[in-house]
Amino acid sequence: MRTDTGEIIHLEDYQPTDFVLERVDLTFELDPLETKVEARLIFHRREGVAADRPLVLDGDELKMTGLLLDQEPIAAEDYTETGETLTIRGLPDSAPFEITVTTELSPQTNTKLMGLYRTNDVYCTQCEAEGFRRITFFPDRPDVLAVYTVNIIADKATVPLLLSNGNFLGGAGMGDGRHFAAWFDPHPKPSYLFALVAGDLGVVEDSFTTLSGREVVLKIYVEHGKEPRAAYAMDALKRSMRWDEEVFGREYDLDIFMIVAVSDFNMGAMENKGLNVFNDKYVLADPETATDQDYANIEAIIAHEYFHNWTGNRITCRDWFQLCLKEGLTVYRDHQFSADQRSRAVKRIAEVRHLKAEQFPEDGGPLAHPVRPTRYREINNFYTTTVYEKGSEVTGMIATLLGPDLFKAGMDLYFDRHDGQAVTIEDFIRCFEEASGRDLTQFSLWYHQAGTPLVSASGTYDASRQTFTLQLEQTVPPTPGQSTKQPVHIPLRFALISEDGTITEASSVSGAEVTGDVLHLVERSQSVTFEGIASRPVVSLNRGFSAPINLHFEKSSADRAQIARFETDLFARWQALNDMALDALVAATASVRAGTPVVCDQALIDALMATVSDDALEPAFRAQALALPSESDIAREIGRDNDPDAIFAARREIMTAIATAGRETFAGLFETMRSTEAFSPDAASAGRRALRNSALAYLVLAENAPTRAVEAFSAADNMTDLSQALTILVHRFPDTPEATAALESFQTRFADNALVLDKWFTVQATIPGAATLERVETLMAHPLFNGLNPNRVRALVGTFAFSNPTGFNRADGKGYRFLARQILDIDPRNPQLAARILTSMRSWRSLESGRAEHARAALSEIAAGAKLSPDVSDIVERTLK
Ligand code: 0A1
Ligand code: ZN
Repeated sequence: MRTDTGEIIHLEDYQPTDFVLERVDLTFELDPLETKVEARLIFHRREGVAADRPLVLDGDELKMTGLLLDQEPIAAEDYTETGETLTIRGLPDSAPFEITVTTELSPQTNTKLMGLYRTNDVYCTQCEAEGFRRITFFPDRPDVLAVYTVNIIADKATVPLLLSNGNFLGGAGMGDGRHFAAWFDPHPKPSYLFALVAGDLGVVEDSFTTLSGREVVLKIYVEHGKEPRAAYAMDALKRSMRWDEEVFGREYDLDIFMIVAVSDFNMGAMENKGLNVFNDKYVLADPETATDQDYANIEAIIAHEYFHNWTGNRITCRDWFQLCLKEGLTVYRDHQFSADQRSRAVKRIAEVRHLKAEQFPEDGGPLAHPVRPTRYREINNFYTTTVYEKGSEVTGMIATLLGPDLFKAGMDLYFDRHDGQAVTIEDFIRCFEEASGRDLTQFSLWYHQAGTPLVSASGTYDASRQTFTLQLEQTVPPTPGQSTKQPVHIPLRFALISEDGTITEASSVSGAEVTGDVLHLVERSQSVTFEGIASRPVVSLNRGFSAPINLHFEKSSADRAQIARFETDLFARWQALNDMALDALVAATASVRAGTPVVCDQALIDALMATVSDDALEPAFRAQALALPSESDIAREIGRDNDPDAIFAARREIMTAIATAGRETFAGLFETMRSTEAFSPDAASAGRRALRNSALAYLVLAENAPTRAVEAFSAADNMTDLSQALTILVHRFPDTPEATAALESFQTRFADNALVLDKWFTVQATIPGAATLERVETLMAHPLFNGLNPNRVRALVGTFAFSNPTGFNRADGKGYRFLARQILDIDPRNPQLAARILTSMRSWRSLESGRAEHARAALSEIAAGAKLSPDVSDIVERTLK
């Protein structure tokens, strides 16, 4: 075990290493239980470092079997080894020297999936953030960049494929049944980007010619027999490569680019130089087994990892506090890519839904931290939606503030100036300041202050003066470790919509800088006056979600409907509908709790029906309009004393009211959106399926019978329709013979496809209601469930905790106690997975007191667990604080 459970790392303590690493030569002799690793590391002492300073290398659960200095054994008194560190004294003052460390590893029993491990008999590595130290003693930090040569030796018959980073140097048989391969990566890289994959895999090959005419070999490795399911990933890869050349001017830089899909992986994927390793969920797809969402995820993640080659690999992070430097920027880039490949507005709506569902609760709860944190105990716990998604939003705001041309100039400067370096957020920001001449000091607070800013807005129209005044206030709420906050620079895109629906331009504006449709809110309180406004306007504020804020702007339903009808920014139209729906849902929840009848705002129904019936709007957008705020969205809006059962009941009633009022329309859409052509995963076809399936969900509610869902399930010829029909049927009519039969047929049909069975586990784990806990417990004993595989655990336990508000938050607290048992069970074998699932408890304080008490008790039970990992103890302690 790593022993650093209590140690907090502080940004302000950053120091460069005493020794400079020049070269790394690694030799692996692979064996499931006794892999031998020889690491030859060439160092020299950094100029100015005192001659008596020792070399300190990082390790984690390592067994060292040899140690040499310039090929000579090192005397026992000259080094100290603890398993976590190796300290070597008496090293040369200025001349380069070579340290040779040999270690012995057991990949087969490495269940943490960090370092070198085995997945389905394939050897595979995961080194970000601190996995390389589980392979050998090493200066395992991102600012140590070196050139690597890697030799891999293994049994030829069982391990025919030997891969590592960079370009292939050569390989041959060794005459003893073994063979070797050598790889050389000419690009200096930090250890977290190292990768090795070895085993028996199938491959899909293609090639790509870069803008400058270089030919790059592309290979995607998957389990034998799954090659046809990698075609879409390959297509997405080629589109990503072209897009990065065209939009960011970035070309690929090796002779070969490889992707390997593995079935045991803690995260989505990993950007190792030239050898990306993917969770197979984000590679494999065909119409029979993948939903439209799966296709979209594959496209986005393939792009994300590929884009890291420039934002992350060529330019990397100085230390892990700078994680958003590569992650926020790369998410921004993959969002832009997906927006260009699909519908920009629909993509933006999905991003904002995700941000509000995942990042806002994090930012508003006990785990809140700045995009660029200044302290951590366990870095694995900082791969968060704040670092990724809020980090991307902050990058997007820089683009909004500067405009496209200056943003591009800043990016070009960043690539030019910092290529080959390990840098900080300050370096990044400086490039935009220099390119634009704009002072971004206040803007930088977005990186340093946690918490979602709240902007309160109100407007007054003066007919006699023809002026409109917008009063804006901003506050950033206190968060752990940050009790007071400064006002931030908030770029608010806006439009003033006049009575006839046109967008009004003011003759002049005072009280704020306005550039184009961007209003710059920089003070705590600002009064902005628009002159020359002929009639009372309706303000559409934060168009396109230009800033990741909570906005309180009281408006009548009629005003919201005006925006929903006339805005030219499609995102803002959706936002207006969603706000109307949220108002209605919050009011309905209050009615349920008060025991008074729920009444649904007719203006909401009218606005929704007008939108969904408007054939000029793309179907994917109309489907987004029909998807009401989730139960968690409603809970977040209410903020405190939440009763998940009341929220569920209220939402069901509002949906039923909409379903009943729109029954004819939904029946019509269910027919007209039917596809007559062969399946295609493109965005337009996916949009039609999305609209048809939401129509189905409402129809089933209106009809209050399972028949239509059963028919849709039988008729489905693709996984999107099949899984939607199954979900509607099972969630609405659980335990009916129809639901049971459908679940059974699904299981039989896909029994040999673990990724599809994950959907089967998830559908059941998310059935609303208290009874689901018993179902989940039964499913954990199912022969097809495997508690060692992270995808299975997330599909069943993870979705139950994260996505089943009524089931998980049972009033008797049994859901929380179940989670506590699971966390304590998973933690010893896979701490990262346990810690991540535990973050599902982050909003416990906003529950009503009975549930909150049960939640606290369950958290305390975890905290009291013997030998908790640093990952879990960090999360549980912060959650309880
Ligand atoms: N850098 C990867 C995410 C990642 C982080 C940690 C991991 O360790 C298990 C794996 C992957 C990305 O952003 O895609
Ligand atoms: Zn990433």
